[in-house]
Amino acid sequence: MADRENTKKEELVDGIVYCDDLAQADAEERGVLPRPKETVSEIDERGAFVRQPNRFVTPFGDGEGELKAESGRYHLFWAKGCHWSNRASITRELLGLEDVISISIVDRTGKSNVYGWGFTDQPGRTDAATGLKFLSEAYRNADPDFRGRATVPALVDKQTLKVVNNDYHRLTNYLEVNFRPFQAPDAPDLYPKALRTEIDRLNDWLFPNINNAHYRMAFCQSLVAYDEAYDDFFSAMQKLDERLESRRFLFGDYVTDADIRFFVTLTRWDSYYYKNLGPQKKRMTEYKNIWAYARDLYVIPAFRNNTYFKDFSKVPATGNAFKSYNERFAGQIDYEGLWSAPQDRKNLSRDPEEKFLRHPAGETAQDYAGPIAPCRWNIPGTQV
Ligand SMILES: N[C@@H](CCC(=O)N[C@@H](CS)C(=O)NCC(=O)O)C(=O)O
Repeated sequence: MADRENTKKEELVDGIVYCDDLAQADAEERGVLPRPKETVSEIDERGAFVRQPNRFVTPFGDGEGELKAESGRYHLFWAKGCHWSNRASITRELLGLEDVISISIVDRTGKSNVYGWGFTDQPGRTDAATGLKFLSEAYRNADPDFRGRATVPALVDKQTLKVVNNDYHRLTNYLEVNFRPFQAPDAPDLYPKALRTEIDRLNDWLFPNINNAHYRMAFCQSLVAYDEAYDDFFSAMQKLDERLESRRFLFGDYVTDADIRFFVTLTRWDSYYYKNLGPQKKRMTEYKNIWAYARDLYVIPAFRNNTYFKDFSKVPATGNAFKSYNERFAGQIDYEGLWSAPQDRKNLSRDPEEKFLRHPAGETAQDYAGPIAPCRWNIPGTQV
């Protein structure tokens, strides 16, 4: 029975059928190839995860060859579980760009997501807004030779159905600056000119130490690389908790672009990421300032509306993309060494060389005998 369960090619979740055979038929229809596995193609010789570069990084601007900010021209693809793209969906709503940039939320394809992002939860497994069945079609439209993973966020030109930008490092900045003419009249300033250098500096530090630290831990194939990412993350969390002791947000009184980047990782840490990461030093909620700060952001509608706790927290521990910590590392962990490392507990004892009480010499079994009372938990009615 267990074997039959494992080899089933479909799964029913909330009334949606995730079927590998259907995904394969769709892929054949659209000429789409399986997605490359990051745990194979994005691992360096030390076993560390080294992320593929963003393929489409043409900036927005008025210069030659730059992308023109326009209302109604672009479509944003994002995924509920993906914090890189969640940044863009939160920023879009904070700035009141809902009528300027349309969106679709991508879904996995089939049970095993062999073909990457698609639209299984939409009728006919086809995106109503664009007619795509796979996000990779828009990547291929833009670059027929692209062989990497088709990732979100992806900003697509609706006229050509080509991805024009998937640069999550800068996408929110373009929405903040280049799309300024299209923002709501009361849109907040998330990227104040006077602070841009400092915001960029902090964002560039958040990337490896906070945002990508999860992926560094989740995809790496060696304990050395895992431990590096782990140390980076928890030391950064400590620093950020201290920073937030005296500041309401990362740059003081007002929410900036940097807060959005930190928030999207925080929402996923205790609820989702920990499942693939093994034992953690501390839960996010144990950082007093960070935890209160995260909630302060969460109650802002654009943050709350774009945060799908239920969806990402129910992704199975060993989901389609991730392998659990134990699966990756059990063979590399020196349990024997760990558990045999010296400790100095014997200094606490008045009999330091002896761990057991010995029976006095000459004691007989008879001497030792005596009544043994029933265990209280065996008494009917006391079971817990
Ligand atoms: N744009 C970046 C990062 C964005 C990214 O990794 N997005 C993930 C979700 S968090 C994704 O879309 N993955 C799709 C896939 O691997 O098939 C990249 O190309 O590596």
